[in-house]
Amino acid sequence: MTIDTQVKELTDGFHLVIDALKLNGISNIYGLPGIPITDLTRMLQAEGMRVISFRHEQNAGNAAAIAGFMTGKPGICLTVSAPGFLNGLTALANATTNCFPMILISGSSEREIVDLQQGDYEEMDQLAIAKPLCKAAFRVLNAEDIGVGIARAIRSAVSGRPGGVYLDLPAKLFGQAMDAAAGKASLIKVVDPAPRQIPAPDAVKRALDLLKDAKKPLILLGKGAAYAQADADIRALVEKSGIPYLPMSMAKGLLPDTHEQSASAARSFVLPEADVVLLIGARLNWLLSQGKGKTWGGKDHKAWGGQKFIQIDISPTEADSNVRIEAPLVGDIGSCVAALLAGMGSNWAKPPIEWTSAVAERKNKNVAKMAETLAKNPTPMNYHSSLSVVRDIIKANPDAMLVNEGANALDFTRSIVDMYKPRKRLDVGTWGVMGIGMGFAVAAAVESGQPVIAIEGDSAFGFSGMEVETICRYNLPVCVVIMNNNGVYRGDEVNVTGGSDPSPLVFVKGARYEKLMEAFGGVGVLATTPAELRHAMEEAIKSRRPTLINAVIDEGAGTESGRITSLNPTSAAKKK
Ligand code: OXT
Ligand code: ADP
Ligand code: MG
Repeated sequence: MTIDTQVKELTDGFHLVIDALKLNGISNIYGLPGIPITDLTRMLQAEGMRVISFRHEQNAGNAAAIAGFMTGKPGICLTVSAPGFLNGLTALANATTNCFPMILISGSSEREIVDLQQGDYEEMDQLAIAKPLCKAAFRVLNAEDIGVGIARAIRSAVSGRPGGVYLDLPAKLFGQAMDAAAGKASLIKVVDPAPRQIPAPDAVKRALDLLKDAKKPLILLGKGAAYAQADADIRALVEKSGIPYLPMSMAKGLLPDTHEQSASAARSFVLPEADVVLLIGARLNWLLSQGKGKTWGGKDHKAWGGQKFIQIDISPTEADSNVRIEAPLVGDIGSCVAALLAGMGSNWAKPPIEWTSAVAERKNKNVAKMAETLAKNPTPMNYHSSLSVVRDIIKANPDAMLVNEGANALDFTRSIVDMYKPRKRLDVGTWGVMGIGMGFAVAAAVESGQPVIAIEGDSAFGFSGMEVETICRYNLPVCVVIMNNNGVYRGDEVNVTGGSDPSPLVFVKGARYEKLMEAFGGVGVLATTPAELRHAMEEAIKSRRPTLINAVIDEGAGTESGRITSLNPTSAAKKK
């Protein structure tokens, strides 16, 4: 009788998850530990991955989502079951809405108990809940399927239209042991996770024919164009065509905002005037008034303005979602733009001079008007005088990342602060969601290694403010500037009833937000003048120390909802 004395080397679910992620080039994990993933966070770190541990899962999720936007690789968020999972879900839904690739990996309770609803610790059918809020959702029950599960999650997040993916890993999976060699063999390194999608030649020709005949063409660059990382070709297309272009918020900097063809400062002129509009990675959603109505020169709020649209998008169903798309160009932006460039040949005629000079005239007028406003130095500071400082700081530090949220704090920053490089401006995106601030700032610092400037409304900051501790703990070069006007939109509202409660829109007056940063060892500064703000920002950039500047501004300077007052039901009703 022979006894097999050879001891087989084993692996387990924990290590297979880690190995699968590493095999696919993932090196940063954003999350929050607890049952059943505490050991996983320790082991991830022990295996050389960077684990950034947050104070609330929503911020970890936002960090993962924006890491996905910045890098084109799925950002990973790791949460505990039920409540932790739910906290991460808003970020997952927001990522999907914005077409950011991320994977929310959540530990979950025992399937057998959850399915019989027997009251397990943090019991919840997480897969079912996640499904409608993301692009794809998977659960892995057996250790030998971890490789496939992670491969499917990665492909789903980044191929086609990017988005959020949910991966459910029940507690029992982590401890499952299997033969190490078989485990290794079960892992998959995803080949070509976001395959190029080449546009059809007849669709390219149709688009070029339309563009060629245009008298007043316009290019609209969206955050899809920024995400595509086809920067050189996009710039070549804009410059070769000579067509004025308008960047959507997160496409600012794809070409420098100071580019002579930028029509940002003539937005309300070019949209209604244009006859042919080339959309590159931008949806005709609310941010573009659904492609119709008065913004586009329509006679009422629903009427088509007469523009003909060419739309480049990776999603074939995006075309005609709001108005007719004459020339849909379906494919990845890199391939589509390259095909357009090739098709333009060497004799492409620039747009009529009447059009480009009319745009330039309107733009120069607005730029001059803006310069005049920015030069003023009122007391107290207002959005313009403080953001004029931020504008100078970004100009001097074009590699710095800019995170931005709020209402007035968002809208004024977008129009005042020029961006010079692609994917540097990160903001509230398609949902106009508050709470992205500190999560985005952490990931921006971790993924880029560059200084980060976060321009935050005081309300906006409150949604993720506790993460200043995370910023200090990881010693990240983040400078948070709170545009402190004591409230949501304004700080001067009163309770109309005369009662003792404050208005729902205001906060404690004169709040000392800078002390929050000091509490964790960072630098806190109270700035009441542009000179103080400038000095503090310059110091923050130079020292790379976590800094929070409480920029006190006129509490009456803002307007309801910033630039989107008209979307409030009372204003919208008046408009109709
Ligand atoms: O052409 P015209 O003349 O029109 O002028 C335009 C440009 O030509 C010109 N411009 C320039 N001039 C000169 N030089 C240059 N370089 C230049 N560039 C531009 O400037 C104007 C404006 O240009 P812009 O911005 O391009 O054009 P416009 O018309 O504004 O564009 C339209 C839009 C729709 C594309 C644009 O407005 C846009 O992108 N808007 C995004 C708006 C948005 O998403 N807002 C955030 C949501 S608001 C609200 O929802 C808030 N909440 C509720 C809430 C939310 N959101 N989330 C959650 C989870 N809970 C609750 C809350 C609680 S905001 C908020 C907090 C607010 O308070 P804070 O304290 O945080 O903030 P404060 O308001 O500061 O107090
Ligand atoms: P914005 O808010 O800046 O207008 P949107 O989020 O509305 O931008 O639109 C982005 C669009 O870009 C989406 O419709 C998405 O399908 C598309 N997109 C994202 N990545 C790519 C890509 N690599 N190639 C083609 N289209 C893309
Ligand atoms: Mg405010």
